[in-house]
Amino acid sequence: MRRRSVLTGLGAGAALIGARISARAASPMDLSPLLPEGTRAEAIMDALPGKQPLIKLAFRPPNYETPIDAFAEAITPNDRFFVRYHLAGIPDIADLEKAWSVKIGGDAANKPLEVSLDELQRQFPVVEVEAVNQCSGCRRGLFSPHVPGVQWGYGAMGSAVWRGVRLKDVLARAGVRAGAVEVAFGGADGPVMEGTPDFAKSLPLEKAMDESTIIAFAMNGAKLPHLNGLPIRLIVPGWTGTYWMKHLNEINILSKPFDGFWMQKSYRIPKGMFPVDLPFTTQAEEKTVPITEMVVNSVIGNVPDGSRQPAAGFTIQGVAWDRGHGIKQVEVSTDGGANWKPASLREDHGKYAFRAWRFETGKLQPGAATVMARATSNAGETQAAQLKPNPAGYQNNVPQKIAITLA
Ligand SMILES: Nc1nc2c(c(=O)[nH]1)N[C@H]1C(S)=C(S)[C@@H](COP(=O)(O)O)O[C@H]1N2
Ligand SMILES: [Mo]
Repeated sequence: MRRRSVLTGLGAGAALIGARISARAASPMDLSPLLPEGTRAEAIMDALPGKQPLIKLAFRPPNYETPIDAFAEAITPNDRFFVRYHLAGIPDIADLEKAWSVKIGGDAANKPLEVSLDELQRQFPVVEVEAVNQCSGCRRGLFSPHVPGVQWGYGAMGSAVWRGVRLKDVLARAGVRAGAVEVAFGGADGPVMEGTPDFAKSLPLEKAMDESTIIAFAMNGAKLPHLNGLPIRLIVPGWTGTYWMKHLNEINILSKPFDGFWMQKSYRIPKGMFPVDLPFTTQAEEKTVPITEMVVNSVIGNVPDGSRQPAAGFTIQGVAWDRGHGIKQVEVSTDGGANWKPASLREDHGKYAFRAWRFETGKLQPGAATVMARATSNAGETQAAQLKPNPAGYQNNVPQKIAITLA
């Protein structure tokens, strides 16, 4: 959309060449055995500038996932937070830190205006929300049969405390006309090749006006990392990461459904397959709807697949999350799903955040064992026992099966 003048930062790769010296092969324990062979063979641990080593799945555009051990705690550190881009033209830090502004317009805005970063931070009430950013395709690589797309394992997600201003307060300044149905968003990154559609997304007006939907300028008490949206990004709690526009510089209030490629041709799921509270009716078609709300899910963070654990007993730790009802219960099985026992839920960080949990196994039989976890939300939804196949490989919430040896 509104391109910055310099789009060579990561596109040219210059800043990254030095960083790649630190690359090492990902240990088999970082990679689920369910991933395609090719993905397992090629994935390496690689530190992008300002980041700890993450699992590199693609470099141009950068798609890097968080190693699973980060998910033993409720907050994902900024320097371990995953990175996902559709397009390789990413402005560099210097360019993003120049005077920034976001344009607010569209045919259903009363008075289009431009708000600078400084005005955003000073003229609107500042709020915080702790929320999970999960890519729609998180765990796509574990689909069987495999489906095309970035072969993400468990780590295309993270949870953070986001600080910013409410989108609805900013929209109010532009004046939302009666008849507005959607709000569309653009960021400063863009395609490097002619003909590639620019990345732009829209929300139904009701979600855009939600108290919890914010324009964030800080993450876990620090400014946004370069590759997580510097200087501002959209936070859409409960909804998958695709709507969380990074390097936000354009907002359009619309009287008609937004017709961009990334709404109408991609990020769609079979209608009725997954539960939603707020249907995206203006983008619904006969058979498909946009992916919106996440599904209830959990992950075990501290028990690597293939690891040895003490038969005398050990602690299993992980996180659980859902689409904004909050987590009611997490159960753990150490016998491949035959028996389940409740885990203890740790501190509640809010209904959109990771809910950390822990489970003491007690004494177990030596030998092979399979560890699993399963979360249930306050809406009564539980992780799927079987994968719900869909062409883009979204919403995989089948419980992990972690094979361990007890000794
Ligand atoms: N500007 C911009 N914003 C974007 C994207 C992008 O490609 N460009 N990708 C979206 C997708 S699909 C996801 S999953 C999240 C990933 O956020 P992260 O890179 O901060 O982890 O950003 C979203 N916002
Ligand atoms: Mo995504």
